[in-house]
Parts: sequence; C-alpha cells; structure tokens
Amino acid sequence: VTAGTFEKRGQVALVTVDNPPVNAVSGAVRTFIAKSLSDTLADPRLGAVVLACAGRTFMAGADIAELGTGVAGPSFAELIRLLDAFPLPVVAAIHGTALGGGLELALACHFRIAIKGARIGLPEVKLGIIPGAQGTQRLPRLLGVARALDMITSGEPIDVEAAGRVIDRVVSEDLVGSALAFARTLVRSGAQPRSVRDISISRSDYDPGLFEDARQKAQRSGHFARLRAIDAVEAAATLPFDMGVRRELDLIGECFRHPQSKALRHLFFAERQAGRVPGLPAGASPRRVERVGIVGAGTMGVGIAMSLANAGLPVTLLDTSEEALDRAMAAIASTYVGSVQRGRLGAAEAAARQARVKRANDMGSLADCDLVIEAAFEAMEVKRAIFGALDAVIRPGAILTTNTSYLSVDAIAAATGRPGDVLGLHFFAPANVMRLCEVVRGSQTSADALLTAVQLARRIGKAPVVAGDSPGFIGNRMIQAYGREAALLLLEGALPEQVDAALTGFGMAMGVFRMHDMSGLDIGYRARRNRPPGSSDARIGLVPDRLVEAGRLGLKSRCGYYEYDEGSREPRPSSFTRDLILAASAELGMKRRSIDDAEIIDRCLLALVNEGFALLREGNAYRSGDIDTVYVNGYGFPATLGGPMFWAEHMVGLDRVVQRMREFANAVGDRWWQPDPLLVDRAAPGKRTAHAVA
Ligand code: T1G
Repeated sequence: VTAGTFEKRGQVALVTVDNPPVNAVSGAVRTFIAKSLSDTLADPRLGAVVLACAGRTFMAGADIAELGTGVAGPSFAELIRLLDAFPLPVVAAIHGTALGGGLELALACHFRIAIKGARIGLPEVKLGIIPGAQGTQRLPRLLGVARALDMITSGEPIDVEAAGRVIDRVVSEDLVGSALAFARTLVRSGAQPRSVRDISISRSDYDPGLFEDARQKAQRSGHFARLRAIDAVEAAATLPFDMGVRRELDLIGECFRHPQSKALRHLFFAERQAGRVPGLPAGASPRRVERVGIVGAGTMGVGIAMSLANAGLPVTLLDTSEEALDRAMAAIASTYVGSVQRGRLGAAEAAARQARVKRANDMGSLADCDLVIEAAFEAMEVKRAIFGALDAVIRPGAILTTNTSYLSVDAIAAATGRPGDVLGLHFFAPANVMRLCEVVRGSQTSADALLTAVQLARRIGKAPVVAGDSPGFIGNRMIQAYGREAALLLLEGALPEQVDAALTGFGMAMGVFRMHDMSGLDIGYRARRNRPPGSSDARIGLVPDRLVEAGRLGLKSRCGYYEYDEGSREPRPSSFTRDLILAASAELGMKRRSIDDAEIIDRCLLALVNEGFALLREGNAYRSGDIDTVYVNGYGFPATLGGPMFWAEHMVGLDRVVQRMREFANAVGDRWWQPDPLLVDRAAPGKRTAHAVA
C-alpha cells in the first residue's frame, strides 16, 4: 500500500503523504516519509524537501486505531530525529487541520508554510494521552509557554494566522507551489536547517505561578492526562531539551496505562461508529438537503435553527404566533451578538448565520423544503395535526421529522401518507450547544430517510445515534431507571443533597435532583399521569408530586427539591423537602436507614446499565458504544469513564455488576433488580459487548 508520492521538482524533493481520509500517520506513512528522506539524500542535486499531504488535510495525528498495537515501521521518535537532524532544509506545507503527531512532524521540520484557514492542534488529551512525539517540548519553544500550555491541556486547535512563530508564512492560495518556491529560495541562499530544539526558554518567559494555577484547575476535572500534560510542558520550560523529551515519554507511558485513556479512545470510535446504520439494503443513499423548515419557534426550534444556520443551511422558522416569532428572532440575534462579544465569532460570520434564518407564519412557506423538523408542543394530538398538515403541503420526497422526546414516531407517522419519510430527530436543550441527536427510526422509516437524517446531524456538528421507537428512545428511557432509584433512595433514607453529591463525586456533570429542578418538576408530573398504570413504581412519584402540588416546580419557581436565592442557580438544601421526604417514608412504612455513597452510585448507575442491556437485546440500540455516546454527549456522564456501558464492562466488570444487582434484589426487592438476560449472558467469562477498546 503506497502511502504517498515522491517527486523531484528541480532541486526540491516533494514528499506528499496520501492516506485517506485524514492522512493519519500509520506505520506505512512513517515508513514512506523515512524512505523519501533517504531517497532525497541519494540524489546530490536535491537541496531541500517539501513535506505535504494530499486530500483534505495535513496529517491529523497518529493512527488512533494503531495506538498501543506496536505496528511496523519507524517509530515517531525515529522519524522526528530523522527530520530534525536532516542535513537539508525540510519545509512542511500545512492545510486542513495539522493535529497531534501530524503537527509534531511539522514541528520537527525546519520551516512551516500554511494556507489561510488551516488549523493546528495537539488534541491528545481528548484521547486521554499527551503529545508523545516531542510536541510538548517543541510547541512552547515556538508559541510561548503559556499559549502552548493552554493549547496542549485544552486540546483545542488554533488558526494558523494566530500561531505566531510556529508558522513561517501563511499563503492565500497554491500552498504546494508556495512551499516549493520557499524551498528554492532556501536552496539558493544556502540556508541551513534550523531546529526548534535549539530555541531556549528562560524562566522570565512565563508567569512563575503558571503551572500551579493550571494544576489547580485541572485537579478539579480529575482528568489524568491533562495533569500529565502540565508536567510535560513544565519540563520543556525547566529542563534541557533531551531531558524534557525523556520526561514526555515517561508521562505518555503513564497516560497510556491509565483506564481513562482506553475510555476516551473508546468514545472517539464509538461516536463515529454510532453514525453507521447496520443492515441497510445495498444502494440506500442519503437524499440532498439544502433547505430546512422548522415548525415551532420555541426554545428548541430556536436552538435547532441556529445549529442549521451555523452549518451554512438556510432555515425557515414557522410559527402561527407572531409574538413567538418575534421572541425567536430576537433570541437568535442576541445569541450571535453574544458570540461576537465573547470573541467566538467574527461579526461578518455572525451576521451571515443570522441572515440564514427566515421567519414565516404559513405552512406554504415550507413547501419546497427538503426536510422539516417539527419542534412544537409535546402532545400527540398537536403533533399529529401538524404532520397531517405538513403531509398535504410539503413536496413529495421531502422528509418530515419530529423533535419529540417521548412520543411514538410511528403514531405521528400514521398521521401522514408518507410514513417511510417520517422519523424522529431528538435534539437536546440547548440544541445549538448539545451535540447529541437521537435519530429515531419508525417501523416504516425508509433507509434513505434514515441515512439522510444521520448525514444532516453530522453535517451540523451533532453526534447522531440511531434509536428504536420505544418510549424514551435511548437516553430518556435509561434516565427513568436512574431517576427511579434516586427517588427510592430518598424514601429509604437519603436526602437530595447526599444523592447529588455522590453522583457528582462519581463524575456526573450534575446531580439528578438538581437536574430535575433545572428542567422543571412539572414535566415529570405530567409524564407520570400519561404512563400506563403499573408501568412504574407509584412510590417514586410521591415526593415530586407533592412538591409540585405545593407549587415547588424547581428553579423556575425558585424552589423544588432545593431552594434558590433570587437570580441564583445555586441549590440550597431545603428543610421543607426534608420534612416532606420523612413524612412520605413514614406514610409508606419505610424505615429510614443510613445509605453510603457507594450504594447510591451503584443503585443509580447499574439501573442505567441494566436498561442499556435491555435496549441492546430489543434492538432499540445497535451497539453499547452508541449508548455510551448518548450518555456522554447528552446526560453529562464523565467521558473519562467511557460512558455507562464501557464503565460497567471495563471498570466495574460485568460479573461484579450482576452480583451487585443480586445484592440489591435481596435488600430492596427484585422488582427492578432482575439482571437483563443479555447482561447475564455477557457477564459470562470470555464474553464481551460490542465495540469496546481492547
Ligand atoms: N486515526 C485514525 N482514524 C482517524 C483519525 C486518526 N487520528 N482521525 C480521524 N479518523 C477517522 C475517523 O475515525 C473517521 O473514520 C474518518 O477518519 C473521518 O473522521 C504521537 C499519539 C481530523 C478533525 O486526535 O479530530 O497523534 O468513521 O468523522 O469530522 O503525539 O477526525 O470514516 O471510518 O472525525 O472531518 C491525535 C482525531 C492522535 C485527531 C476530522 N489526533 N481526529 O474530523 O471527520 S494521537 C487526533 C479528529 C497522536 C502523537 C499522538 C477528526 C478530524 P470513518 P471524522 P471530521
């Protein structure tokens, strides 16, 4: 397999890596580059090298699938040494996103030319590791210690125009031609290779408290690799180059061995795998989507509209209420103004995005849309009426989707004559920020419609996960089990602040009761009244129902489980809630007991995992990695633990999970503690759920 081309352009060797789709630096790529360098030396007419890449981007890092598998070919360290010590000037030509090991190879070159709009980054911490090819030692020498520290610990890329001395020249066109011309001037002028390693860093170059401050911040996240990245950059600032390189190698080794790295690499592939739909007929292909309509200018409709506009798609936002449309357009305007003020967006780009959202109050305006997203009131009769009307107006072949979070997609599709073109696109609030999008497949949804929805979700930067049309789809169905156990724990002896502290101590972004207060206790109140009798444990509604009946709806009424000062979102434990819980326990004859955090964590999270196995067994979720993608991107599960299914299998162990469930069955009854048959099967020695990183 050739990994690129080697050409002689006059006195310059043009080495072009070609390893689609992102020129990941595989063993074959490293072998190709090493051979190209030796071929260059074999021809005395050649006086310089340009290292470029074909396709859409410069090398985007080591081949993650190869990490830790020790494949053939020269190591990164050998290749870095070859480049760094090469006797002729080597010029890197950067386009797209030069990331990770790709950027590190460029930093081992002697000069770097980039095309306008290109970006550079060291995202390794997002995989639970650190740059391991001298990036932590070279970047600070070019970009400065403080900026390099920020870039390496955040993993976020920067524009080449803002990359200071890292990039020698930014060109607006003809990158390779410009790099070849630059190389020729080096040959003509007899310029010698200059190595980044020779740039020294003095202690006066950065704030002495820089590293301690960074550690304080990173400590709170419990992110192992982020802390090691700080150590590596500190080594660059305080040790001779070669000692710093050795320190970096020790630190990346620690990261590799840490479970967080396996978890984060699992999530990297799980998220990409989740967009794949197994078992579709050959030839199924997505339809073109150039115009999108949204029905409902409420909070969700506004967030979805901005997600689409941000991705360059024109959007028509429909509502029958002019006031709702006024509020929506004002909310969109103020969001973009905010982004410009915070420096997140240029003013011109913000204006262009805002201009893509048009308002309308008659459904005829949507007639030529390729896809429509209904984001109206969460009631079946409302949605069926809207879909019936859309079906009569929207052109044939267009796809009709609903943003419902609970209601049956099949029942909504039945209101149309085109059930094959109907599916769910379940966004999460705030829809312009949250990346998760559940793509809910109705029983008649066609393969084309499904692929179109997944492709659109990816196009607008979402993490799509295909879910079956069972109540609650994937996320909300599982959260019910999690919330059930939390509610029962209150009746058995815990208080909201203890449960929430245990869950946030585990790593959840927010405790379950604070989350209920944020979303509003009236939502659960209504949902419990729509549920078929016996489908859930009546006890779990006792406390929240009484809170709602006491007018305590959560944050919006400044009291729910917790109390909130005027203008504050900080929850304060409430004696009213405590008394109400104690009274409920007594009324139910439940003798309160002290409950430890370990039980709280296991009761809530293993209930989540058990429901996840039920979804897999039913076929309502395709892969365990899909479920992890849902929970990390939509429900605040810590990415460093890989998602609930990865955590259960690789950090707890499925045999231990089953054992804990049996303990709970003995302690509190087995109504909810029957391990799912698929879980029991996979807990057997030697069995594994799909898509777990080795
Ligand atoms: N290795 C292997 N495959 C990769 C890959 C990589 N580095 N990056 C992307 N892919 C695959 C991905 O799985 C998908 O495959 C396809 O490419 C398109 O990706 C020594 C050790 C580059 C910004 O962390 O951030 O270098 O699903 O859907 O949205 O210090 O991919 O099509 O089969 O994401 O346009 C550091 C990770 C590695 C970069 C493009 N580098 N990649 O985004 O496409 S560690 C990274 C990305 C390292 C050194 C260390 C993004 C992208 P498939 P995609 P995209």
